[in-house]
Amino acid sequence: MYLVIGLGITGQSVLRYLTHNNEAILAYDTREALDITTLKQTYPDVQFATGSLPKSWLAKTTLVVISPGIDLRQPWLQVFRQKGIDIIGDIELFARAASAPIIGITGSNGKSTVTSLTASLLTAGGYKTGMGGNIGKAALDLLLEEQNYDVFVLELSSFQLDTTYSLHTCASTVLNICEDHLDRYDGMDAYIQSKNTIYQDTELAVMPLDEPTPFWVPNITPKQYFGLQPPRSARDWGIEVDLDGLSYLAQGEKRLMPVSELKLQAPHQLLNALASLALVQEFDIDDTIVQQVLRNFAGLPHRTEWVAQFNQITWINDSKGTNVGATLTAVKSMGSAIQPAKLVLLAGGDAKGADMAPLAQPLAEFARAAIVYGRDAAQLYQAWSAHLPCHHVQTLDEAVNLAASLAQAGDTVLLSPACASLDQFDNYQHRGRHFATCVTALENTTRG
Ligand code: UMA
Ligand code: ADP
Repeated sequence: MYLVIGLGITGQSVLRYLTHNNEAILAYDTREALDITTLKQTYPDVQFATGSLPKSWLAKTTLVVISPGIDLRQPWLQVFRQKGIDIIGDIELFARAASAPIIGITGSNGKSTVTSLTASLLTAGGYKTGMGGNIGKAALDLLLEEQNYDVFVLELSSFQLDTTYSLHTCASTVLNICEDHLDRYDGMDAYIQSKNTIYQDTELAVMPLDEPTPFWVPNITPKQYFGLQPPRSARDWGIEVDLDGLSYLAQGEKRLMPVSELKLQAPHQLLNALASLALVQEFDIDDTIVQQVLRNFAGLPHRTEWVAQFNQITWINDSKGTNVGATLTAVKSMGSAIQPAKLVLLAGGDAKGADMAPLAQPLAEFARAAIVYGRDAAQLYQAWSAHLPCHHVQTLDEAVNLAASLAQAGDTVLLSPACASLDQFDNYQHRGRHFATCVTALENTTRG
């Protein structure tokens, strides 16, 4: 009998999938207050529990399918291991059943962007493409759709990789690594190791050239690198600069298109484009189609997204900047683009155990001030206040209002929290939408 642990997006997709396959199911969520009335009605044959796990279920369980939000180190999970009961995740179930090739994408930042760009390239090239995983659509739901997909593109978090053992991919990448989720791992090595498992069984390992390398799994062939410098070999992807100083996306000596034709041209955005190109290169897609997709790709919402401009101040929503690396990227790319004007950074929330110090110097260079809010605001304040003016408020609403009075003509107010949102919001989308609502209200007051 399957024991499904966690009843969020993942758990519910597991219920759909296992029910479809006529499996017997026990379903449990640690959250006492979770409302499962609708789930009970939808799945009358499934036994449900919340809060504490019924003791009698242990004897009935043969396989545990756990959600990524649950820390695998929790002591109550030990009892399953002691009894020899495997603990797997939804991606393991997916890997066992999927019959089309899978492209796997992980990394600390850029996963969703690369996942959706990769899927767009394949779709434009005529491949029926199923996109899912950490990006929001549970992978197992793709298997229940009517469509027969030619290829799957999966965004995979380290949490998902931790419970996946049989994943074979036609191409995989770890885009980059920075400190993240240290509240869930016993140090950086464990987090890096988790990401690395995506390379364990792949036909093509797509790797970043500029990342510190000691953690990469050795001896994977073929390897394919991407980076911002001219490609080192005929297979690698990079940026080639011609004698007139014009930059091109290139593989080896072959130039695909001028960088100036892309909508998104910041260095991290070029890296994301190059990684996507490397991931799809074994698929048959015309260069003209690839060029068209790249010309039109405008990025995803909540990633350095333009919100408003009034009183000569621009407001940018980077709510998906949920770790130090992402915010570092946003601060450097937005900050250098508006010089000599400055940023006012809004940051805060759940810091997930990360060290905020690496942001202090770039903020001193590019920001007029930082406004910190939310659960770990004091930690951010501590890390940054010696380097630039720093203001501690309680909520994002207060931060927006204060930013309006601190910003000067030409400045950009950037929400890039470097933290998870869950202390004050449902998720990063909720936080980003709330920011936009506050900014619009401010604009209306200013104009009215
Ligand atoms: N939770 C409990 N008890 C439970 C089950 C969950 O307390 O029994 C809590 C978790 O600790 C967490 C929250 O509930 O705070 C959600 O956890 P979940 O495992 O139920 O999450 P799902 O709703 O299934 O969504 C998950 C991913 N969420 C996480 O990994 C936390 C979603 O990624 C993903 O889109 C979805 O599966 C489909 O694959 C979101 C995310 O924040 C975007 N991912 C992290 C990130 O990108 O940094 C890894
Ligand atoms: P993820 O799914 O890994 O969180 P996203 O594509 O959603 O990645 O982007 C999240 C944030 O990370 C963006 O808001 C942007 O500021 C930053 N980012 C995007 N791509 C990169 C990259 N290649 N390197 C560093 N930071 C990036």
